[in-house]
Amino acid sequence: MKLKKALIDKNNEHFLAVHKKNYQFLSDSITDTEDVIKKLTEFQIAIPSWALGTGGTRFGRFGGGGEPGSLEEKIEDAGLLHALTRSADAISLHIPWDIPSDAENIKSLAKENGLRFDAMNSNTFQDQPGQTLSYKFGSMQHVDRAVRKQAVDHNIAVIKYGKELGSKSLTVWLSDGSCFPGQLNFRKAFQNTLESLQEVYTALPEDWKMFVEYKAFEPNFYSMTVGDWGQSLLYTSKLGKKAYTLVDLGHHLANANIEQIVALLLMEGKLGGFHFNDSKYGDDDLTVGSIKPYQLFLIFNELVEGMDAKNMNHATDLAWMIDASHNVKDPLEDLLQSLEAIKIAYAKALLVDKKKLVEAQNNNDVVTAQEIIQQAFHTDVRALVAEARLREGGALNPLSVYRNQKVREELIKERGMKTVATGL
Ligand code: LRH
Ligand code: MN
Repeated sequence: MKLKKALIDKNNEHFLAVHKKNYQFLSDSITDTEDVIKKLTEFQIAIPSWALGTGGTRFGRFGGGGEPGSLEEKIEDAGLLHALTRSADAISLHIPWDIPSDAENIKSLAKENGLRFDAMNSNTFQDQPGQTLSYKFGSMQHVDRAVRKQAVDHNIAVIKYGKELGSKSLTVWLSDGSCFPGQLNFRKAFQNTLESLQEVYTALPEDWKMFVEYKAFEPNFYSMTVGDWGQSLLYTSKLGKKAYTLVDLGHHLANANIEQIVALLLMEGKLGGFHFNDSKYGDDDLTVGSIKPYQLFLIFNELVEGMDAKNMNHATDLAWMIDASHNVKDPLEDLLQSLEAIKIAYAKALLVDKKKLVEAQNNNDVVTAQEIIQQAFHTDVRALVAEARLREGGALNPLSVYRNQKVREELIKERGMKTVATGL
């Protein structure tokens, strides 16, 4: 289903007058509006192919109908999100869930929808039909060399698919670990995993990046072999300059100070990018900014400060990706809300008065320092984010277009109630 520009423009007319007033009020109160708008416009977020259908848990899955039943339909749905928000010009594929049947055709369909291919994701956390060796006791950590080789070969195959599609990075998330004390020799598991990652790293094209994603627990519940940022940094430092650490916001132990982790990985030049989502307890994969919006803002505050300190390009030097799962919301509406929350956090971080903040920090003026960052956090920047969308031909209110145009109903007419998207 394609959403015609004229439809979006028509819907914008309802919101234009109020928007212009809000935007004027806001731009009068901030100094470099045009620079903020420019940065917001350039900031694009990749949509996870595996989150375009309804997710579920071991207790159940409640499909909503009209789900994308093929890679082509996933690209169309990601194209819809980009047409509405002008903020999601990329899709991140997961192999084997999204093996491109005809890479050239898939590439041109993506182009038609204004999309490029962000990081490719490998999968050695499930046994595929016909797979010779099981990953039950891990993949790259496995005591059996043959299982490790199978995992290495899979990752090299994923790179091949990525090269055909024009992707420039590989995300490796390993579910490897142990569920009971005594089950695993941590040192050997680390060394087997490093050796396996090194073989994949060697196969990585010169202009590619490898993202090593860490996770504190699940599906293993005693140890994870890439369990935290320190372990991931150990791997990426030993692997080489093309290897970076990927931060999935839901992969931390409770109350971890993720913004500090981000600041230090950035300082070390080893921060590769993000899997944005939100959580209250575990890897809940909830809508971005739905539970801890202040933490998301503090993370972007460290990102802007740290990237500027290294003259990095905000839009292109890190990988911005969503990784969420939708159990009770329409997947596309959930992703529209996540895209909005990310842009809002970024816009607020751009409004932090950095000069005054450094002054307060150098004077140990704790109260003023907090007042400065909370001034930015409490600023309603939605009109800025909407203005950036409007200038790029997007919707002032994407959710209202999605609902008014009955997109889900149309997709159900086209695809039926039963289609299930490959993914989690
Ligand atoms: C693991 C993870 C990883 C993906 C998977 C879909 O929890 O975050 O990034 O491969 O979700
Ligand atoms: Mn993830």
